[in-house]
Amino acid sequence: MAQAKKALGKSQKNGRGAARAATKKYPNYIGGEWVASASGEWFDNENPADVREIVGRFPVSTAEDVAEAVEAAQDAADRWRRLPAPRRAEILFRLGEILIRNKDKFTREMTREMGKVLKEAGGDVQEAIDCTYYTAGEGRRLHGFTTPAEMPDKFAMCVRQPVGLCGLVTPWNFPMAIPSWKLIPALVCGNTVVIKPAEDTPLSTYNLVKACEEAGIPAGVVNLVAGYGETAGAALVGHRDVRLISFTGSTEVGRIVAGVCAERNAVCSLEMGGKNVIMVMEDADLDLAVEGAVWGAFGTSGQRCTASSRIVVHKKVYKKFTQMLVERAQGLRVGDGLDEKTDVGPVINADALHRILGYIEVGQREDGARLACGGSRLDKGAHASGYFIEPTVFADAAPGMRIAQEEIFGPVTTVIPAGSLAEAVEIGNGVRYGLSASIYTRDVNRAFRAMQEMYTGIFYVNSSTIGAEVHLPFGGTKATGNGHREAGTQVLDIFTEWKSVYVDYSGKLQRAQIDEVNFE
Ligand code: UN1
Repeated sequence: MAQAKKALGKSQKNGRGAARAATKKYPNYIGGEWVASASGEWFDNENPADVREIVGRFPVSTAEDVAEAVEAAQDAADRWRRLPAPRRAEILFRLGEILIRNKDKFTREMTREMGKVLKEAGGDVQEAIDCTYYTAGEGRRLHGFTTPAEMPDKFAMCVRQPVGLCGLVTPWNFPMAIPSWKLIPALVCGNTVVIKPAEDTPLSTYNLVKACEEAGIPAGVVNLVAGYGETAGAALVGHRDVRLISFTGSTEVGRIVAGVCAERNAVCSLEMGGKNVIMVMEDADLDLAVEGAVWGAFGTSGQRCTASSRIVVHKKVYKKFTQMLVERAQGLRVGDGLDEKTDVGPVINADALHRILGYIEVGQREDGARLACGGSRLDKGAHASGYFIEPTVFADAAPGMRIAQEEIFGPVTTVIPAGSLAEAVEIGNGVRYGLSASIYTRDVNRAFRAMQEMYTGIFYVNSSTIGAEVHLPFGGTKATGNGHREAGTQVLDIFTEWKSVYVDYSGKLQRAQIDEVNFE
Protein backbone atom coordinates (compact mmCIF):
# COMPACT_ATOMS: atom_id res chain seq x y z
CA MET A 1 0.00 0.00 0.00
CA ALA A 2 2.80 2.37 0.90
CA GLN A 3 4.45 1.65 -2.39
CA ALA A 4 1.21 2.28 -4.20
CA LYS A 5 0.83 5.55 -2.35
CA LYS A 6 4.30 6.57 -3.36
CA ALA A 7 3.61 5.66 -6.95
CA LEU A 8 0.51 7.81 -6.97
CA GLY A 9 2.21 10.52 -5.08
CA LYS A 10 5.57 12.09 -4.98
CA SER A 11 7.90 9.54 -6.47
CA GLN A 12 6.93 9.11 -10.07
CA LYS A 13 8.07 12.20 -11.84
CA ASN A 14 9.87 11.88 -15.13
CA GLY A 15 13.35 12.75 -16.19
CA ARG A 16 14.93 13.43 -12.84
CA GLY A 17 17.04 10.30 -12.44
CA ALA A 18 20.30 12.16 -12.60
CA ALA A 19 19.32 14.73 -9.98
CA ARG A 20 18.11 11.91 -7.79
CA ALA A 21 21.37 9.99 -7.91
CA ALA A 22 23.22 13.05 -6.62
CA THR A 23 20.81 13.72 -3.77
CA LYS A 24 22.14 13.36 -0.25
CA LYS A 25 21.33 10.16 1.62
CA TYR A 26 20.31 10.28 5.27
CA PRO A 27 20.80 6.87 6.91
CA ASN A 28 19.15 5.25 9.92
CA TYR A 29 20.70 5.60 13.37
CA ILE A 30 21.00 2.29 15.19
CA GLY A 31 23.14 1.59 18.26
CA GLY A 32 25.11 4.78 17.66
CA GLU A 33 25.92 3.96 14.01
CA TRP A 34 24.59 5.67 10.90
CA VAL A 35 23.52 2.77 8.68
CA ALA A 36 21.60 1.99 5.49
CA SER A 37 18.58 -0.27 5.55
CA ALA A 38 18.97 -4.02 5.13
CA SER A 39 16.73 -3.56 2.07
CA GLY A 40 19.42 -1.42 0.41
CA GLU A 41 16.56 0.75 -0.85
CA TRP A 42 16.02 4.46 -0.42
CA PHE A 43 12.96 6.64 -0.84
CA ASP A 44 12.74 10.25 -1.93
CA ASN A 45 11.74 13.06 0.35
CA GLU A 46 10.29 15.62 -2.04
CA ASN A 47 9.46 19.27 -1.57
CA PRO A 48 5.66 19.61 -1.76
CA ALA A 49 6.01 23.20 -3.01
CA ASP A 50 8.12 22.00 -5.93
CA VAL A 51 8.26 18.27 -6.46
CA ARG A 52 11.18 18.66 -8.86
CA GLU A 53 13.31 19.18 -5.78
CA ILE A 54 14.35 16.14 -3.78
CA VAL A 55 15.22 17.21 -0.27
CA GLY A 56 16.95 13.95 0.55
CA ARG A 57 16.85 10.19 0.30
CA PHE A 58 15.99 7.98 3.26
CA PRO A 59 16.18 4.23 3.95
CA VAL A 60 13.20 2.02 3.16
CA SER A 61 13.53 0.19 6.46
CA THR A 62 12.32 -3.35 7.00
CA ALA A 63 11.34 -5.47 10.00
CA GLU A 64 14.99 -6.54 10.13
CA ASP A 65 16.15 -2.93 10.63
CA VAL A 66 13.50 -2.40 13.28
CA ALA A 67 14.61 -5.57 15.10
CA GLU A 68 18.20 -4.32 15.13
CA ALA A 69 17.13 -0.95 16.47
CA VAL A 70 15.06 -2.63 19.18
CA GLU A 71 18.03 -4.78 20.16
CA ALA A 72 20.28 -1.72 20.39
CA ALA A 73 17.70 0.07 22.54
CA GLN A 74 17.47 -2.98 24.78
CA ASP A 75 21.24 -3.19 25.19
CA ALA A 76 21.37 0.42 26.35
CA ALA A 77 18.26 0.27 28.55
CA ASP A 78 19.73 -0.69 31.92
CA ARG A 79 22.64 1.72 31.73
CA TRP A 80 20.39 4.62 30.71
CA ARG A 81 17.78 3.78 33.36
CA ARG A 82 20.45 3.71 36.05
CA LEU A 83 21.97 7.03 35.08
CA PRO A 84 20.47 9.46 37.62
CA ALA A 85 17.67 11.53 36.11
CA PRO A 86 19.45 14.88 36.76
CA ARG A 87 22.40 13.56 34.70
CA ARG A 88 20.08 12.46 31.89
CA ALA A 89 18.55 15.92 31.99
CA GLU A 90 21.92 17.64 31.70
CA ILE A 91 22.42 15.96 28.35
CA LEU A 92 18.95 17.09 27.29
CA PHE A 93 19.75 20.68 28.20
CA ARG A 94 22.75 20.41 25.88
CA LEU A 95 20.39 19.13 23.21
CA GLY A 96 18.27 22.25 23.71
CA GLU A 97 21.32 24.43 23.08
CA ILE A 98 22.14 22.57 19.87
CA LEU A 99 18.57 23.02 18.63
CA ILE A 100 18.77 26.76 19.32
CA ARG A 101 22.07 27.01 17.46
CA ASN A 102 20.63 25.23 14.43
CA LYS A 103 17.17 26.77 14.50
CA ASP A 104 17.47 28.62 11.16
CA LYS A 105 18.87 25.64 9.29
CA PHE A 106 16.31 23.22 10.75
CA THR A 107 13.54 25.70 9.98
CA ARG A 108 14.46 26.01 6.30
CA GLU A 109 14.89 22.27 5.93
CA MET A 110 11.51 21.71 7.50
CA THR A 111 9.82 24.13 5.13
CA ARG A 112 11.46 22.36 2.20
CA GLU A 113 10.26 18.92 3.21
CA MET A 114 6.89 19.81 4.75
CA GLY A 115 5.81 22.99 2.98
CA LYS A 116 4.66 25.16 5.87
CA VAL A 117 5.80 28.79 5.78
CA LEU A 118 9.11 29.69 7.41
CA LYS A 119 7.54 31.46 10.39
CA GLU A 120 5.52 28.35 11.25
CA ALA A 121 8.41 25.96 10.67
CA GLY A 122 10.40 28.19 13.03
CA GLY A 123 7.57 27.81 15.53
CA ASP A 124 7.78 24.05 15.16
CA VAL A 125 11.51 24.02 15.92
CA GLN A 126 10.88 26.47 18.78
CA GLU A 127 8.28 24.12 20.22
CA ALA A 128 10.89 21.35 20.25
CA ILE A 129 13.29 23.70 22.04
CA ASP A 130 10.62 24.68 24.58
CA CYS A 131 9.71 21.05 25.12
CA THR A 132 13.35 20.11 25.63
CA TYR A 133 14.03 22.78 28.24
CA TYR A 134 10.73 22.35 30.04
CA THR A 135 10.84 18.57 30.15
CA ALA A 136 14.55 18.33 30.94
CA GLY A 137 13.69 20.28 34.10
CA GLU A 138 11.79 17.17 35.18
CA GLY A 139 15.15 15.46 35.66
CA ARG A 140 15.27 17.24 39.02
CA ARG A 141 11.62 16.63 39.86
CA LEU A 142 9.96 13.47 38.51
CA HIS A 143 7.91 13.70 41.65
CA GLY A 144 6.21 10.83 43.32
CA PHE A 145 4.69 11.28 46.76
CA THR A 146 4.86 10.04 50.31
CA THR A 147 1.75 9.40 52.34
CA PRO A 148 0.93 8.05 55.84
CA ALA A 149 0.67 4.29 56.19
CA GLU A 150 -2.22 2.55 57.96
CA MET A 151 0.10 0.77 60.35
CA PRO A 152 2.62 2.23 62.85
CA ASP A 153 6.33 2.19 62.03
CA LYS A 154 5.63 1.83 58.39
CA PHE A 155 6.48 4.21 55.57
CA ALA A 156 4.55 4.55 52.31
CA MET A 157 5.48 6.28 49.06
CA CYS A 158 5.15 5.91 45.35
CA VAL A 159 7.87 6.46 42.81
CA ARG A 160 8.05 6.58 39.04
CA GLN A 161 9.96 3.97 37.08
CA PRO A 162 10.62 3.98 33.33
CA VAL A 163 8.24 1.90 31.22
CA GLY A 164 11.14 0.43 29.23
CA LEU A 165 11.62 0.42 25.51
CA CYS A 166 9.43 2.95 23.68
CA GLY A 167 8.42 2.94 20.01
CA LEU A 168 7.56 6.42 18.75
CA VAL A 169 5.56 6.78 15.54
CA THR A 170 5.33 10.41 14.51
CA PRO A 171 3.39 12.51 11.96
CA TRP A 172 4.49 14.85 9.20
CA ASN A 173 2.60 18.01 10.18
CA PHE A 174 4.84 18.91 13.14
CA PRO A 175 7.93 16.98 12.14
CA MET A 176 10.18 18.19 14.95
CA ALA A 177 7.79 19.41 17.67
CA ILE A 178 5.74 16.23 17.94
CA PRO A 179 8.73 13.85 17.92
CA SER A 180 10.17 16.04 20.72
CA TRP A 181 6.92 15.75 22.73
CA LYS A 182 7.52 12.01 22.82
CA LEU A 183 11.31 11.68 22.71
CA ILE A 184 12.28 14.14 25.44
CA PRO A 185 9.93 12.88 28.17
CA ALA A 186 10.72 9.27 27.24
CA LEU A 187 14.42 10.01 27.75
CA VAL A 188 14.22 12.07 30.91
CA CYS A 189 12.09 9.30 32.45
CA GLY A 190 14.84 6.76 31.71
CA ASN A 191 13.44 4.91 28.68
CA THR A 192 15.28 4.07 25.49
CA VAL A 193 13.54 4.62 22.16
CA VAL A 194 13.16 3.66 18.55
CA ILE A 195 11.59 6.41 16.49
CA LYS A 196 9.87 5.97 13.12
CA PRO A 197 9.16 9.36 11.54
CA ALA A 198 6.50 9.97 8.90
CA GLU A 199 7.76 9.11 5.42
CA ASP A 200 6.87 12.59 4.16
CA THR A 201 9.11 14.44 6.61
CA PRO A 202 11.96 12.29 7.89
CA LEU A 203 14.60 15.04 7.65
CA SER A 204 13.39 17.09 10.63
CA THR A 205 13.41 14.01 12.85
CA TYR A 206 16.82 13.07 11.46
CA ASN A 207 18.00 16.56 12.50
CA LEU A 208 16.60 16.04 15.99
CA VAL A 209 18.29 12.65 16.36
CA LYS A 210 21.58 13.94 14.96
CA ALA A 211 21.42 16.68 17.59
CA CYS A 212 20.88 13.98 20.25
CA GLU A 213 24.10 12.33 19.12
CA GLU A 214 25.95 15.65 19.24
CA ALA A 215 24.57 16.35 22.72
CA GLY A 216 26.16 13.12 23.94
CA ILE A 217 23.15 10.86 24.39
CA PRO A 218 24.85 7.44 24.57
CA ALA A 219 24.72 4.95 21.70
CA GLY A 220 21.57 2.82 21.62
CA VAL A 221 19.47 5.17 23.75
CA VAL A 222 17.90 6.86 20.71
CA ASN A 223 17.47 4.91 17.48
CA LEU A 224 15.99 6.20 14.23
CA VAL A 225 14.43 4.00 11.58
CA ALA A 226 12.96 5.73 8.52
CA GLY A 227 10.45 4.07 6.21
CA TYR A 228 6.81 3.41 5.50
CA GLY A 229 4.10 2.94 8.07
CA GLU A 230 2.90 -0.36 6.68
CA THR A 231 6.34 -1.95 6.96
CA ALA A 232 8.73 -0.20 9.37
CA GLY A 233 5.92 1.32 11.47
CA ALA A 234 3.99 -1.93 11.67
CA ALA A 235 7.14 -3.87 12.62
CA LEU A 236 7.83 -1.45 15.46
CA VAL A 237 4.25 -1.44 16.75
CA GLY A 238 4.14 -5.24 16.61
CA HIS A 239 7.56 -5.96 18.12
CA ARG A 240 7.11 -7.97 21.32
CA ASP A 241 10.00 -6.25 23.12
CA VAL A 242 8.65 -2.74 22.64
CA ARG A 243 6.82 -1.97 25.88
CA LEU A 244 5.14 1.25 24.82
CA ILE A 245 3.90 2.73 21.58
CA SER A 246 3.27 6.43 21.32
CA PHE A 247 1.48 7.29 18.10
CA THR A 248 0.25 10.52 16.54
CA GLY A 249 -1.73 10.28 13.32
CA SER A 250 -5.17 9.49 11.99
CA THR A 251 -7.90 7.92 14.09
CA GLU A 252 -8.15 5.06 11.59
CA VAL A 253 -4.48 4.09 11.89
CA GLY A 254 -4.51 4.77 15.63
CA ARG A 255 -7.24 2.22 16.09
CA ILE A 256 -5.14 -0.41 14.32
CA VAL A 257 -2.14 0.50 16.48
CA ALA A 258 -4.27 0.20 19.63
CA GLY A 259 -5.47 -3.25 18.53
CA VAL A 260 -1.96 -4.54 17.99
CA CYS A 261 -0.83 -3.13 21.35
CA ALA A 262 -3.82 -4.67 23.12
CA GLU A 263 -2.92 -8.11 21.70
CA ARG A 264 0.53 -8.00 23.21
CA ASN A 265 -0.24 -5.96 26.36
CA ALA A 266 1.85 -2.99 25.37
CA VAL A 267 1.17 0.49 26.74
CA CYS A 268 -0.36 2.59 23.99
CA SER A 269 -0.74 6.35 23.85
CA LEU A 270 -2.62 7.87 20.93
CA GLU A 271 -3.08 11.39 19.60
CA MET A 272 -5.42 11.43 16.63
CA GLY A 273 -7.92 13.50 14.70
CA GLY A 274 -9.89 16.63 15.40
CA LYS A 275 -12.82 18.59 14.03
CA ASN A 276 -12.30 21.70 16.06
CA VAL A 277 -14.77 24.51 16.42
CA ILE A 278 -14.63 28.26 16.87
CA MET A 279 -17.87 29.65 18.27
CA VAL A 280 -18.47 33.31 17.47
CA MET A 281 -21.12 34.99 19.61
CA GLU A 282 -23.03 38.10 18.59
CA ASP A 283 -21.12 40.25 21.11
CA ALA A 284 -17.70 39.14 19.83
CA ASP A 285 -15.00 41.47 18.54
CA LEU A 286 -15.56 40.40 14.95
CA ASP A 287 -12.21 41.62 13.61
CA LEU A 288 -10.46 39.54 16.24
CA ALA A 289 -12.68 36.53 15.56
CA VAL A 290 -11.97 36.71 11.83
CA GLU A 291 -8.22 36.94 12.53
CA GLY A 292 -8.47 33.86 14.72
CA ALA A 293 -10.53 31.97 12.18
CA VAL A 294 -8.13 32.73 9.32
CA TRP A 295 -5.12 31.73 11.40
CA GLY A 296 -6.78 28.57 12.75
CA ALA A 297 -8.27 27.44 9.44
CA PHE A 298 -5.47 28.25 7.01
CA GLY A 299 -2.30 28.26 9.12
CA THR A 300 -0.20 25.20 8.20
CA SER A 301 -2.64 24.93 5.25
CA GLY A 302 -5.19 23.59 7.72
CA GLN A 303 -2.99 20.58 8.40
CA ARG A 304 -3.06 20.69 12.20
CA CYS A 305 -5.07 18.32 14.34
CA THR A 306 -6.12 21.51 16.11
CA ALA A 307 -7.15 23.34 12.90
CA SER A 308 -10.32 25.46 13.01
CA SER A 309 -12.29 23.41 10.54
CA ARG A 310 -15.71 24.53 11.79
CA ILE A 311 -16.85 28.02 12.64
CA VAL A 312 -20.23 28.28 14.32
CA VAL A 313 -21.49 31.85 14.16
CA HIS A 314 -24.43 33.49 15.89
CA LYS A 315 -27.13 34.35 13.36
CA LYS A 316 -27.07 38.03 14.34
CA VAL A 317 -23.51 38.45 13.05
CA TYR A 318 -23.41 35.51 10.66
CA LYS A 319 -23.65 37.42 7.39
CA LYS A 320 -21.15 40.06 8.36
CA PHE A 321 -18.66 37.56 9.79
CA THR A 322 -18.85 35.30 6.74
CA GLN A 323 -18.29 38.22 4.41
CA MET A 324 -15.27 39.40 6.40
CA LEU A 325 -13.85 35.87 6.56
CA VAL A 326 -14.22 35.34 2.82
CA GLU A 327 -12.55 38.65 2.06
CA ARG A 328 -9.60 37.76 4.25
CA ALA A 329 -9.33 34.23 2.85
CA GLN A 330 -9.31 35.57 -0.70
CA GLY A 331 -6.45 37.91 0.19
CA LEU A 332 -4.13 35.14 1.40
CA ARG A 333 -1.09 34.46 -0.76
CA VAL A 334 -0.63 30.80 -1.53
CA GLY A 335 2.86 29.69 -2.51
CA ASP A 336 6.24 28.32 -1.55
CA GLY A 337 6.73 28.54 2.19
CA LEU A 338 10.33 29.63 1.65
CA ASP A 339 9.05 32.90 0.19
CA GLU A 340 8.61 35.35 3.09
CA LYS A 341 5.52 36.82 1.39
CA THR A 342 3.63 33.52 1.38
CA ASP A 343 0.74 33.11 3.83
CA VAL A 344 -0.32 29.56 2.98
CA GLY A 345 2.02 26.82 1.76
CA PRO A 346 1.23 23.64 -0.17
CA VAL A 347 -0.43 20.53 1.23
CA ILE A 348 1.81 17.60 1.99
CA ASN A 349 1.47 15.24 -0.99
CA ALA A 350 -0.63 14.12 -3.94
CA ASP A 351 -2.83 11.88 -1.81
CA ALA A 352 -3.66 14.77 0.47
CA LEU A 353 -4.32 17.03 -2.51
CA HIS A 354 -6.81 14.57 -3.97
CA ARG A 355 -8.46 13.85 -0.64
CA ILE A 356 -8.97 17.55 0.08
CA LEU A 357 -10.26 18.30 -3.44
CA GLY A 358 -12.56 15.31 -3.00
CA TYR A 359 -14.00 16.87 0.15
CA ILE A 360 -14.50 20.17 -1.66
CA GLU A 361 -16.56 18.28 -4.21
CA VAL A 362 -18.49 16.49 -1.47
CA GLY A 363 -19.22 19.87 0.11
CA GLN A 364 -20.76 21.18 -3.09
CA ARG A 365 -22.43 18.10 -4.57
CA GLU A 366 -23.36 15.75 -1.78
CA ASP A 367 -23.73 18.18 1.10
CA GLY A 368 -24.99 21.11 -0.92
CA ALA A 369 -23.23 23.75 1.14
CA ARG A 370 -22.39 27.11 -0.46
CA LEU A 371 -18.81 27.40 -1.68
CA ALA A 372 -18.11 30.98 -0.62
CA CYS A 373 -14.52 31.14 -1.84
CA GLY A 374 -11.63 29.02 -3.04
CA GLY A 375 -12.31 25.43 -3.98
CA SER A 376 -9.66 24.84 -6.62
CA ARG A 377 -6.21 23.51 -7.03
CA LEU A 378 -3.64 26.12 -8.10
CA ASP A 379 -1.39 24.58 -10.73
CA LYS A 380 -0.32 27.37 -13.08
CA GLY A 381 2.91 29.38 -13.13
CA ALA A 382 4.73 29.32 -9.81
CA HIS A 383 2.25 26.73 -8.54
CA ALA A 384 2.77 24.29 -11.39
CA SER A 385 5.05 21.85 -9.57
CA GLY A 386 3.49 21.79 -6.14
CA TYR A 387 0.37 20.72 -4.26
CA PHE A 388 -1.44 24.01 -3.79
CA ILE A 389 -5.09 24.52 -2.92
CA GLU A 390 -6.90 27.83 -2.56
CA PRO A 391 -8.07 28.71 0.96
CA THR A 392 -11.64 27.48 0.85
CA VAL A 393 -14.69 28.56 2.85
CA PHE A 394 -18.00 26.73 2.82
CA ALA A 395 -20.90 28.77 4.17
CA ASP A 396 -24.49 27.97 5.15
CA ALA A 397 -23.50 24.47 6.19
CA ALA A 398 -25.57 22.21 8.40
CA PRO A 399 -23.89 20.51 11.36
CA GLY A 400 -24.52 16.99 10.07
CA MET A 401 -22.90 17.48 6.66
CA ARG A 402 -19.82 15.42 5.92
CA ILE A 403 -17.66 18.55 5.55
CA ALA A 404 -18.85 19.57 9.03
CA GLN A 405 -18.20 16.14 10.54
CA GLU A 406 -15.12 14.61 8.96
CA GLU A 407 -11.53 15.71 9.37
CA ILE A 408 -10.41 17.25 6.07
CA PHE A 409 -6.85 18.22 7.13
CA GLY A 410 -6.49 20.91 4.49
CA PRO A 411 -7.19 24.62 3.89
CA VAL A 412 -10.95 24.22 4.08
CA THR A 413 -13.30 25.51 6.73
CA THR A 414 -17.06 25.34 7.16
CA VAL A 415 -19.24 28.11 8.55
CA ILE A 416 -22.42 27.06 10.34
CA PRO A 417 -25.11 29.42 11.68
CA ALA A 418 -26.51 29.02 15.23
CA GLY A 419 -29.20 30.84 17.20
CA SER A 420 -27.70 30.74 20.70
CA LEU A 421 -24.74 29.72 22.80
CA ALA A 422 -26.52 26.51 23.77
CA GLU A 423 -27.01 25.61 20.12
CA ALA A 424 -23.40 26.49 19.30
CA VAL A 425 -22.18 24.23 22.10
CA GLU A 426 -24.41 21.41 20.91
CA ILE A 427 -23.07 21.73 17.38
CA GLY A 428 -19.54 22.10 18.73
CA ASN A 429 -19.77 18.88 20.69
CA GLY A 430 -21.68 17.08 17.96
CA VAL A 431 -18.71 15.38 16.28
CA ARG A 432 -16.80 12.23 17.06
CA TYR A 433 -13.61 14.12 17.99
CA GLY A 434 -12.81 16.26 21.03
CA LEU A 435 -9.47 18.01 20.65
CA SER A 436 -9.81 21.79 20.68
CA ALA A 437 -12.58 24.42 20.81
CA SER A 438 -12.77 28.16 21.19
CA ILE A 439 -15.27 30.93 21.83
CA TYR A 440 -15.23 34.58 20.87
CA THR A 441 -17.38 36.64 23.22
CA ARG A 442 -17.04 39.68 25.50
CA ASP A 443 -19.32 38.09 28.08
CA VAL A 444 -17.30 36.39 30.80
CA ASN A 445 -20.25 34.29 31.94
CA ARG A 446 -20.73 32.83 28.49
CA ALA A 447 -17.01 32.19 28.14
CA PHE A 448 -16.96 30.16 31.34
CA ARG A 449 -20.18 28.34 30.49
CA ALA A 450 -18.76 27.31 27.13
CA MET A 451 -15.51 26.23 28.79
CA GLN A 452 -17.50 24.05 31.15
CA GLU A 453 -19.74 22.52 28.50
CA MET A 454 -17.28 21.76 25.69
CA TYR A 455 -16.04 18.19 26.01
CA THR A 456 -12.58 18.78 24.55
CA GLY A 457 -9.00 18.48 25.77
CA ILE A 458 -8.17 22.11 24.92
CA PHE A 459 -10.31 25.24 25.14
CA TYR A 460 -9.58 28.84 24.19
CA VAL A 461 -11.34 32.11 24.94
CA ASN A 462 -10.98 34.91 22.38
CA SER A 463 -8.26 33.00 20.61
CA SER A 464 -8.13 30.44 17.82
CA THR A 465 -8.20 26.64 18.25
CA ILE A 466 -4.45 26.40 17.61
CA GLY A 467 -1.49 27.56 19.65
CA ALA A 468 -1.04 25.09 22.51
CA GLU A 469 1.99 25.63 24.77
CA VAL A 470 4.26 22.80 25.88
CA HIS A 471 3.86 23.15 29.63
CA LEU A 472 0.14 22.36 29.49
CA PRO A 473 -1.28 18.93 28.68
CA PHE A 474 -2.10 18.36 25.01
CA GLY A 475 -4.66 15.86 23.78
CA GLY A 476 -8.34 15.27 23.36
CA THR A 477 -11.45 13.32 24.23
CA LYS A 478 -13.52 10.79 22.27
CA ALA A 479 -11.98 9.66 18.96
CA THR A 480 -9.09 12.12 19.36
CA GLY A 481 -7.22 10.02 21.88
CA ASN A 482 -7.27 7.18 24.37
CA GLY A 483 -7.17 9.06 27.63
CA HIS A 484 -3.53 10.16 27.71
CA ARG A 485 -2.05 13.63 27.50
CA GLU A 486 1.24 14.66 25.98
CA ALA A 487 3.25 17.71 27.12
CA GLY A 488 2.88 19.30 30.55
CA THR A 489 3.84 17.15 33.51
CA GLN A 490 0.96 14.88 32.53
CA VAL A 491 3.14 13.30 29.83
CA LEU A 492 5.20 11.71 32.61
CA ASP A 493 2.26 9.41 33.27
CA ILE A 494 2.69 8.01 29.77
CA PHE A 495 6.40 7.37 30.02
CA THR A 496 6.61 6.08 33.59
CA GLU A 497 4.89 3.35 35.54
CA TRP A 498 4.05 3.95 39.19
CA LYS A 499 5.63 1.80 41.87
CA SER A 500 4.09 1.92 45.34
CA VAL A 501 6.64 1.19 48.05
CA TYR A 502 5.94 0.16 51.68
CA VAL A 503 8.75 0.05 54.21
CA ASP A 504 7.86 -1.66 57.47
CA TYR A 505 10.36 -0.82 60.23
CA SER A 506 8.29 -2.25 63.12
CA GLY A 507 10.23 -5.50 63.18
CA LYS A 508 7.05 -7.56 63.26
CA LEU A 509 4.41 -8.81 60.87
CA GLN A 510 1.75 -6.14 60.47
CA ARG A 511 -1.30 -7.13 58.44
CA ALA A 512 -2.95 -4.26 56.59
CA GLN A 513 -6.75 -4.24 56.73
CA ILE A 514 -6.67 -6.93 59.47
CA ASP A 515 -4.66 -5.93 62.52
CA GLU A 516 -6.29 -3.38 64.78
CA VAL A 517 -4.26 -0.31 65.67
CA ASN A 518 -5.31 1.43 68.89
CA PHE A 519 -4.35 4.46 70.97
CA GLU A 520 -2.23 3.07 73.78
C1 UN1 B 1 -1.32 19.65 15.87
O1 UN1 B 1 -2.36 20.31 15.87
O2 UN1 B 1 -1.14 18.75 15.06
O3 UN1 B 1 -1.40 23.89 19.30
C2 UN1 B 1 -0.26 19.99 16.86
C3 UN1 B 1 -0.82 23.95 18.23
C4 UN1 B 1 0.61 23.47 18.13
C5 UN1 B 1 0.65 21.98 18.09
C6 UN1 B 1 -0.34 21.43 17.14
N1 UN1 B 1 1.36 23.96 19.24
O4 UN1 B 1 -1.38 24.38 17.25
